[in-house]
Amino acid sequence: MIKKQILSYTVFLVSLCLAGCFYRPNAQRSSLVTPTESNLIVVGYAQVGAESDWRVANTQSFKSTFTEENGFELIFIDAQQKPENQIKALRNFIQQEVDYIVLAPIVESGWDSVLKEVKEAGIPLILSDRMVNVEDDSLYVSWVGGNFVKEGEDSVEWLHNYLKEIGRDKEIINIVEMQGTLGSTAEIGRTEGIEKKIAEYPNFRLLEKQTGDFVQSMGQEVMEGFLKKYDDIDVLIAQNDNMAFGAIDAIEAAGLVPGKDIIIISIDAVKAALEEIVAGRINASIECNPLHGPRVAEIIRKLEAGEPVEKKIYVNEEIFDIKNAAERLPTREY
Ligand code: GZL
Repeated sequence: MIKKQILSYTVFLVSLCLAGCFYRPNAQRSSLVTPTESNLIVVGYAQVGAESDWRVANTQSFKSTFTEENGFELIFIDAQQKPENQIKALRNFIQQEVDYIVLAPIVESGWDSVLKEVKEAGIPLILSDRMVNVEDDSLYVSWVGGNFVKEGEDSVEWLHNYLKEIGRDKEIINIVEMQGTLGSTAEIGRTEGIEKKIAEYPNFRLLEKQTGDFVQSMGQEVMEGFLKKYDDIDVLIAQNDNMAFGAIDAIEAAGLVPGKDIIIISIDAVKAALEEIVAGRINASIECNPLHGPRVAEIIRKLEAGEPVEKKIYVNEEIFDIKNAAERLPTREY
């Protein structure tokens, strides 16, 4: 009896394929897509939240790439910076039998079991922006993001060169650091890069570091605390632009001039940060390119075609200060 069933099912599969149905081996899906149904590639995307200008631009990059005219159906979930919401979203994507899952993991830890469920469901997982800390890296196909350690290093290198230009490179320089979401790849990498480079300059003193969770209001609060505690802060290094924007409000409320009394270096280089650089309130911003949509779509195109994909794809990044911010503003995509 079983044999007859297998034979008739095989005949059914072959006839469907001959009738021009589309079966995507890479999606290892149980169901077939017939011409009457949508031929769209269904992508489930679990985004961090909407905590910063960078994140909004990152989301927009995906929504403008994963459109029906480009052959996709995007199921977008905003996890509101709660990892448990992302885990729930991934389990729902499995139930919905999506073709691919894209995850921007809020923090690196806690992913092993749900990513094993995704793999067992035969759904390829692509990581965008941040990394997961898992024993088995076959749980994800590829990762697209910024080089966070280098972004941290570049922020301190830029400071050293700037101090040389203004003749202050021999002074004792007191630095406060504002970290992003603790345990996120961006925070881990930037903290490592910043502190490794600070240690290379004997005249640099890191007074204190605190997290502002990549959020503007927290940036203002943390800077208010720093200003109450220290009366000799020379530099703020903020791990994203929005925390720097909040810090600027605190610095001005304390009667100080941001960009002059306190040198401000941030990371992301979103449009609003370039405007603050031109206004002289931020001295430099290290770019972290958020436009991951097209890169992730290219990974999916390769997987659909059965082509190999790289495990790690870094996005290109620059450094912006008073010398180049104004000229780049008119064409800035984010
Ligand atoms: C960096 C990204 C960070 C940005 C912040 O790739 O994870 O999260 O620097 C965002 O602006 O909130």
